Amino acid sequence: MNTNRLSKKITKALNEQMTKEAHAAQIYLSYGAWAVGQGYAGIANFLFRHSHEERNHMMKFMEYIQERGAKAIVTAIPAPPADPTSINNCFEKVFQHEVDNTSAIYDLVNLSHEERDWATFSFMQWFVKEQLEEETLAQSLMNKIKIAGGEGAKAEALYNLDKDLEKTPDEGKKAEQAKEE
Ligand code: OFO
Repeated sequence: MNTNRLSKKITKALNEQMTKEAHAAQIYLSYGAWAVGQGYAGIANFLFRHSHEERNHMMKFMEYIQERGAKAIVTAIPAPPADPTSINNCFEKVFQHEVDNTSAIYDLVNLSHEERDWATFSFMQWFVKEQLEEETLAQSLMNKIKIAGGEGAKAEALYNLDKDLEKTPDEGKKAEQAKEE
């Protein structure tokens, strides 16, 4: 008996998004490694924590695909982009990445709506909310670096920013908690 309740098209799109989330985890991981090399331990800590969160997103896709009786396909993850050239550039890259990921999430919402796959449509709402929070978080990074002086930020401002981000809670967690309620 066939227990698969996902269409081929949705399965492919969900699997691709699962890989995108794994890729996101690698991106944050690589930026974190770069930040360590630059001496910014606090910023690195923040990026590593976020990498972990992206990996959790990947797992959510995997679990959902399997719950619906389809096959989760683990593939190679594309290499992360080149290292940032500065903290300002790092945060710009993070912001752009999140905006791009939101578009990918919206494509999946549209597809599930088109196919009248309401289970997937409902599953994707968690990610719509999560992206809203992630974009807000990325925007707050942009604001912080802007206040610190942008590309021209002085060492002291960067030192304070590094200390600040060491303690900044990962605001994306809110969506995680909402799901658990
Ligand atoms: Fe998975 O939310 Fe960021 O990319």
